[in-house]
Amino acid sequence: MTMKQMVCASYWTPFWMLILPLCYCHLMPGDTFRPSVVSAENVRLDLTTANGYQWRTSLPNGSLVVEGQVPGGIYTDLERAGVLRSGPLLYRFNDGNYRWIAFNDWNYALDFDVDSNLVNQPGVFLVLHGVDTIAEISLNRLFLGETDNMFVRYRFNVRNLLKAQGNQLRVQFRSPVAVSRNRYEQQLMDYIVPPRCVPPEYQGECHANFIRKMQASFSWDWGPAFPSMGLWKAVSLEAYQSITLRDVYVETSLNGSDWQVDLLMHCETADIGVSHSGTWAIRIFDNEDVLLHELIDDSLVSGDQEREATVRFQLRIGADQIEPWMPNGYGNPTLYNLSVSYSENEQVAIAKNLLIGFRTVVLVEDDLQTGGRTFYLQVNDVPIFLKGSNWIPADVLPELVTPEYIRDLLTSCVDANMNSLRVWGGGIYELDEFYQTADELGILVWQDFMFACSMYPTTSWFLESVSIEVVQQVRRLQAHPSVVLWAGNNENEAALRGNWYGTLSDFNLYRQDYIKLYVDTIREIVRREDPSRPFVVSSPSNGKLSEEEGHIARDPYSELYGDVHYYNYYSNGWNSSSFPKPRMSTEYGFQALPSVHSWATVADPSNDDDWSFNGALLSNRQHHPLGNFEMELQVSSRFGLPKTNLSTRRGLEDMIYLTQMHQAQAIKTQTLHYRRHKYQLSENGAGLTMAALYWQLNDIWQAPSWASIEYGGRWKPLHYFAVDFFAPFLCILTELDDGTVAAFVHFDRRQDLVSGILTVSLRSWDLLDPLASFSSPVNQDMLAGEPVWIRSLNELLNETGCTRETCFITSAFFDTTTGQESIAPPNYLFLTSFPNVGNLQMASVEVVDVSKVYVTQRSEWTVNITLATDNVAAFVWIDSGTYCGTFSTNGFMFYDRFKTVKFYSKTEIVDIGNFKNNLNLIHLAQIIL
Ligand code: BMA
Repeated sequence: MTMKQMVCASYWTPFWMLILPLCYCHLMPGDTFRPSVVSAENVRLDLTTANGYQWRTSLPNGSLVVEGQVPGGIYTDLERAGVLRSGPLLYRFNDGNYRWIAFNDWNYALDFDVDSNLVNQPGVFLVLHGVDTIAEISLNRLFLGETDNMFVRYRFNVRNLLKAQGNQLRVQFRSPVAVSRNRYEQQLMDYIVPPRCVPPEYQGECHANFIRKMQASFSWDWGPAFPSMGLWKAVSLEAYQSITLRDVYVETSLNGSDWQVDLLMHCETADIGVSHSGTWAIRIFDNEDVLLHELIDDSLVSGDQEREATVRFQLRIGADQIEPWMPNGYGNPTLYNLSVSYSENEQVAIAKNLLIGFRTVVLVEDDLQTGGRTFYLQVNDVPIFLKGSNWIPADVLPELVTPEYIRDLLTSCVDANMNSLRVWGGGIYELDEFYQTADELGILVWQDFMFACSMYPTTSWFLESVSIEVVQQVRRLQAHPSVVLWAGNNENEAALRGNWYGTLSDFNLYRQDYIKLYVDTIREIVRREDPSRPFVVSSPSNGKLSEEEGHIARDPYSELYGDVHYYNYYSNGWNSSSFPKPRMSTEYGFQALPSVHSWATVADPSNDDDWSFNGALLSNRQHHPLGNFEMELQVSSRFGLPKTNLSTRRGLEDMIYLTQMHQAQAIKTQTLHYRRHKYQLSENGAGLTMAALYWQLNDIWQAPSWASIEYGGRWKPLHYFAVDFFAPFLCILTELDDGTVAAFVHFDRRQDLVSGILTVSLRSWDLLDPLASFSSPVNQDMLAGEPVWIRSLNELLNETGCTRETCFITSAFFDTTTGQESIAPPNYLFLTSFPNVGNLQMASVEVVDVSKVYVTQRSEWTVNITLATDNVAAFVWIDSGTYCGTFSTNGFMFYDRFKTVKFYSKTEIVDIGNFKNNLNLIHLAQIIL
């Protein structure tokens, strides 16, 4: 099954369809409109495959010529053409088999005609919105220029070059692998810019840091090397009489009883140094009313030498008319339409429509008397605990990412009660649809610049390229309310301080380079282009303290300052005392294997070795050094290894189940630890944690990884666990250092706190009924961070005749206001690891009933599945086989006799009997007993 087939979302409406009626000047991707008459209205003509333009891709010597696709890339072009003999790109060992592709240069060519009116406009430009990466561009045999940055839009003046008939556009790509190696070798004459290469386990290419391209396309510890080449975004002709509008800067701030809206129109002009005068019309409206309509006459736009111009406006709108934009869980992510148009001689030349949100954002770093500083984001004056994950590119080949897939992944975040994502610095500045969907769903975006886990050159060509990249990307993304923070890089401050790449002997040299790139270049530009948001130089960092300590903090992992990334694959991930108590935790994780379903898309069904935990295919896909060993170690410590032979298919299936459950339980433990420490201040001043962003949300291919959602969109147990551990109101059970066991009710906001009865029960592994239960009232004036129930564990065990090895603790919450089980998910606490549990019994868990209902509001089928058990069953996993959808809960502890689980189907369920037969249930005792 391909990725597209696995995503069965059908409810998606493309964002641009919603705005199309207002957006009459700019053709959107996928449109097939070709202009016949060019008026004063600006024209953008996309020379894309979807518009019927036929590109050719070839090896420079002409020995291979295939159809090319734009937007697209060389790997998918070759695959589509059927010239890749070993099958699909991600099948088995094809990442290695197809390595030759990136070692070659490739040419893209288009022959085309255009309307003669377009050719005669005063301004005619060829705009390449995304070129991956090193290429020479020529039109009609005349060299236009070179491209060297995947994240830059290139614009060439073709006013006197473009003809109505017989145009020849040529894009000659050079191997990114060869270019990077040459640049690295060139640099070596001066000094080394490490790393020398990625670890051998990555099976990747070296020196991604020498090319402004998706760093992970050269491989990563969760991804293959597919260093693509191609036109990954649209190529267009833009023709206009005077000016065009590229980006709109939007800043909203509260000023007395008004929202002040600062707008900056980033324009491009047809000619150099000519001023144009026209009328701007600005409207802000919601579905019902126009809230603001301003006309600004005789506004002058003067292009500079670069043909760029800016026009600034300041508007005000009564705060009582506006509902502020708030992240998921804190209110509504309300968006308003902002429409901007520019006319000359009463003819509209430009019109642009954006969805904007009214919000302020501040990064609060206040001195604390107990030591250190706070570190949290405040949106519209409300401190926000960031709940979420880290986003990596949705595919190793950007052309395979669809808006539907982005929406599917982001909807899965909201379904799991997340409010934040960090766009990690080794991928790409995401597609517009990503930020539009985040705006709409209320997901806060922590946006890294694309620098990760490397030192970088600071030669003038490099810094110039980065400068253009940063200007363009900040302008493109700035108007999105979801974007709340810029970060200069991923882990490079920590790498320098920790000497990850052997830079210690020349520390000052590398520190100077670091400052040149992230502080003097990137930070300077961001401060100029977007003063509306906080900027941190690195993630993790100590925030202001990093700056005070010369940008490389003495301890970038300090619990008292900034954010931390924390990984420890050798400690007990189910024990809270293993974890730090930082101000923000922006990365932490454990690996797990992908599901059988994902694996089946890449493994040969008849090859036994492909289906072995010790097989060559799994080891080929494990890029994290010692990754499989660490998973095995964690599984054997927490569960015990399965009884099956790991080199058989059954053994692999058991390891899939165990690694996935281990991962889910470990990330749950760590996340609840961070959430609880929002309200805790330790003796050493640590705590007051305000973020839990686990590593990582999504996958780039089918492989062992940290992801909670597999390549294609399938939820691992971790993602089901996230629904509960990110619930806005829940009970946290934990053992404290003083030998007590405590229950906390935890809430994001006081409004989330529900009055009711919390029941904590002590249960034996071999009994369905609890041995003892304790009920405590919970009411509205409860103090945050205070335990609702606390007991000495030893006393509790003695009273009930339990031991750590025979019993576990559970919690349930009853909502007295509604008289129902509340939205707080049930919870549990283990007192030991499973190899020590002496009395776990084999349980018979069965489906006793299934019934389907059509839920009109969600336009989907829901199936109620009733389960019964005759014994305590741990980590019960329901697999829906070929049916695509999600469950209301999964991977749960089953200690009530009956339980109803809902299945939200993404496709119509015609035959409920067939659905039932497809269900497969597994629980722990079946594997370890
Ligand atoms: C962090 C990330 C990634 C990496 C992950 C897992 O360091 O920033 O670079 O994939 O850990 O190792």
